[in-house]
Amino acid sequence: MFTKLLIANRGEIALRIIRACQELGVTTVAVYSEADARAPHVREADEAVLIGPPPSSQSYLVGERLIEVALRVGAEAIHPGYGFLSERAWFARAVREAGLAWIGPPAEAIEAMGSKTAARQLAIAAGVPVVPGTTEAITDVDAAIMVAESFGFPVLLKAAAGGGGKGMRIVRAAAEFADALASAKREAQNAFGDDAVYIEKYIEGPRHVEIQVLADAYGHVIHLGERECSVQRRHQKMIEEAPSVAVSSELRARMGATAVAAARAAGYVNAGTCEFLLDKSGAYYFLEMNTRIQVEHPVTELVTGLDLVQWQIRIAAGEALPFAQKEFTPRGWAIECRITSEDSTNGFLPSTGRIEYLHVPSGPGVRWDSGVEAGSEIGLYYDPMLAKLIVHAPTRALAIARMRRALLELTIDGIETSRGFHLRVMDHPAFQSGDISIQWLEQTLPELTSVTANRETIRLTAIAAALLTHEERLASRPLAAASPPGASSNAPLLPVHAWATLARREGLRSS
Ligand code: MV4
Repeated sequence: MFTKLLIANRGEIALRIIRACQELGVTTVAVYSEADARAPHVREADEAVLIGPPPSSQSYLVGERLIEVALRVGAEAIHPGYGFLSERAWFARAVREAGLAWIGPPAEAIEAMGSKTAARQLAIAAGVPVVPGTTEAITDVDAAIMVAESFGFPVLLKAAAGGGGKGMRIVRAAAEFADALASAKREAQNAFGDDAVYIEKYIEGPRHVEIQVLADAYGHVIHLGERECSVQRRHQKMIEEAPSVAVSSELRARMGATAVAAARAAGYVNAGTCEFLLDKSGAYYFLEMNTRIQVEHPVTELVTGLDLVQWQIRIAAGEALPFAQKEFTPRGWAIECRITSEDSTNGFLPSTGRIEYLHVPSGPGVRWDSGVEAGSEIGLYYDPMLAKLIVHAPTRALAIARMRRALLELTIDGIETSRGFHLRVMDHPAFQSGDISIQWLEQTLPELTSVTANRETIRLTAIAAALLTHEERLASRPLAAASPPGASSNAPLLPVHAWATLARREGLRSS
C-alpha cells in the first residue's frame, strides 16, 4: 500500500478520499486554491499545499504544478476525484511518467472512451449494443441525410469529442438537418475545440441507467449492478438510486455482462461506469464509459457494502480483486440527493453567501458526504454541489420515506439550496411509482418549483416568520407555549422555539 497520496481535488470528494485513506493507513496531502484556504478538506488532510488563485484554470487544473507538488512532498500516488483533471489522458500519462501511481484507468482507456466515435467502434467490435448510427464524423450533408433517412427521423447529432450533452441537436426532419448540423458543429468547436459531429437514432423517453465496474490489473473485471440516474436537469443529475425499478435481476446480469465486455475491450483497470439508455421495451444501448469515480458512487456502496474509493486505491497499489461476480446482489435500496447552492424557485439560480447555520441529518440509514460546514463561504468559482445526502433502507418506499425524513432534518441557513426541491420530488406520485424517464424532471419542473404549489407551506412559514420576530422580542424571557397567530383555538400548541426551527428549515429570517 502507498504511504502518502495527493488529492488533486476539493470539496466533498476530497474529503471522501481522505476518509478512505485514513482507513487504509495512507497519509493524505490536500491541495487548495486561495478561495479554499479555510475549506474542510484542507484541515482534514495530514498536509496541505496552496496551489494558486481561486479560478480552477490557475489552481486545480494546473497539472504540472500538481505533479511538482506531489514529488516535492514525497507522495507516491495522485487521486484526481471527479471533474477537473480526472478524465484528461495527458494528465494520467504525465503522472505515470513522473513515477507516480495514477488512481484511475490507463491513459489509453481514458483516450479510447473520451472520443464518442472511438468508444462506439470499440463497443461494436466487442459485441456491445449501441444506438443505431454512424461511427464516422459527418463530412457531407446530403450523404448524412441519406444515412438519417435509412434508420428514420428523429435523429440526434452528437459531438464526437462530446459528452454531457454539449454539441447535441435533435433533428426531426430532413429540412432541419443542415441548420442543426451547423449549430452542433459550432457548439462542439467552442466546447471541445473539435467540430466533428456524428449521427444516432434519437431514442424517445428512455431511462439513464449506468453500470459500475471494477477491474484489477490481473484481468479480473466485475460489475456491481446499476444506478438509475434519470432525474436530471440540463444534463446535471439531481437524484440517483440503486437499484433501478426498471432492472430485473435477469436484465442486471445481461447489462452487467455487457459493461464488463466494454471494460475488457478498453483494457480497463480501476473503477469505471458504463452509461446506457434503457428504452420502454427493455432494450438497452451503450452510450459512453465514464473513466473516473462518479459523484453518485455512494448508492452502489450502500447496496453492495463495498468501499469503492478504497478499492480504487487498492487496485492502483496492485491488489487483486478477491470477489466473484456471484457474490453481488443489491441489498435494499439507496437514494442520493445532490444538495446544491441553487434556488429552485428561481430557475436554479446559483446562490452565494455564508452558511450561517448547518444542521446535518443523521440516524438510521443516513449518510452525509459534504464539502462544507457552518461558516463556509459559497462563491461562484466552483461547482454548486455542497453535499450529497444518501439514504439506505430495505425497500424503495422506505428509502423515500427515509430521504423525506432526512431532508426535513436538514437545515442550511444563509444561502438558498435545492433541499425544498428534493422534498417536492420525494412527495411526487410519479417519482414514488418509479415511472420516470430522462424527460420527466424537465416536464415536471413547473409543479416542483412553483412557490404557490404548496399553500400550506406558505401559511406555516408566514406564521413561523411572525413568531421568530415574537421570539426576538421575548429573547430575555423563558419560552412558553404559544399558539400561531390566526390559528384556530384547537390548533396544537408548539413552543416558540419549535416554530423558530420550522422557520429556519424554510430558510426564513425574522425580517
Ligand atoms: C441520447 C439520447 C437519446 N437518443 N442518445 C445526453 C448526454 C449524453 N451522455 C447522451 N445523452 C443522450 N443521448 C440517443 N441516441 C438522450 C440523451 C439524453 C439524456 C441521456 C441521459 C440522461 C439525460 C439525458 C437528457 C437528455 C438527453
